[in-house]
Amino acid sequence: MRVVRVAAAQIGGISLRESRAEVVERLLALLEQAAGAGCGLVVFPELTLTTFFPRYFHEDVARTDPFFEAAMPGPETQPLFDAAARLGVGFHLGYAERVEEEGRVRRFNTAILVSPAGEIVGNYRKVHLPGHSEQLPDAPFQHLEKRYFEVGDLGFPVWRAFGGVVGMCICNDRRWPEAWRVMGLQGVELVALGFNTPETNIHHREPAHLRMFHHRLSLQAGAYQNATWVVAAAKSGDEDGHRLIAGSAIVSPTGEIVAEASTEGDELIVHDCDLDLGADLKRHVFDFARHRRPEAYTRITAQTAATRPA
Ligand code: CDT
Repeated sequence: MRVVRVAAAQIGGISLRESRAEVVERLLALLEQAAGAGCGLVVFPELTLTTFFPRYFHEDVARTDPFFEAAMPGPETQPLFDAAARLGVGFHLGYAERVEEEGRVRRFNTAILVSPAGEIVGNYRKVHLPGHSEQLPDAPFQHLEKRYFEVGDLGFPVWRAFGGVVGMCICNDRRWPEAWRVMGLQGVELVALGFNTPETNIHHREPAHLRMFHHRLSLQAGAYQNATWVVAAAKSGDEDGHRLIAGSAIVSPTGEIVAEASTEGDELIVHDCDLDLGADLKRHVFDFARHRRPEAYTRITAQTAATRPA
């Protein structure tokens, strides 16, 4: 058995008025709580440090700069890294990343994996950006990830960390089996992911209960089909009158939900994850070497849109 005690740290809504320092205080409280419970890893949500700002339209993208981190750690996030090292607890954190690369400003929806020594061991930039890039005047709110972020350029790497093989993805990525499989093909044993899922779908009518159903379905399928643990943390509840689903969850390699948040606010859920639990599945039903047939899957990387027969 290779057991790592893991927490998903759900964060209740963050209002536009809340400062970084106030948010970091909330995160530190959960990190302390997790350390007290003996956890080795804490998973925080997507875009943890601010409200879900892609719901607000700005003609000039630079107006969103206050929501971005220009450095990680920066002056306001350094206390998280200091606490991790002091407590011996690693963490996964989603945030808006603003970097100068290739001689220009680039913006990504990013997550990092930080070791119990307080050092960054992995970076991931969200690949599947949902929403739209232009203002939708009739929508109840916006979802402008395609306007404010570039598509992540790092693929879906995994890292040797926490005694196993750890991967990351972010929110909408969980709906795409390709993301899971790319990590599965690197032997992933635990996937950390954060999400901000609005309760209302602005694109077409969808009953509220389906939002939670599709969230769980995606986590459970991704976990089982790749024999991996999944630790998913929500930013949830009310944000300035806009609602996000909760449902932070830990899913075992069998696809079963073993822990789930019961509130919409700041809440820690904890589970002892045995990283060997997926080994039988990886040796038999999902022995990729014996059973996968990539020659039959060429369409997966050859095309995006579906093409129907004539
Ligand atoms: N943040 C994020 O990626 N949210 C999306 C909303 C998409 S609406 C189907 C999500 O997949 O939850």
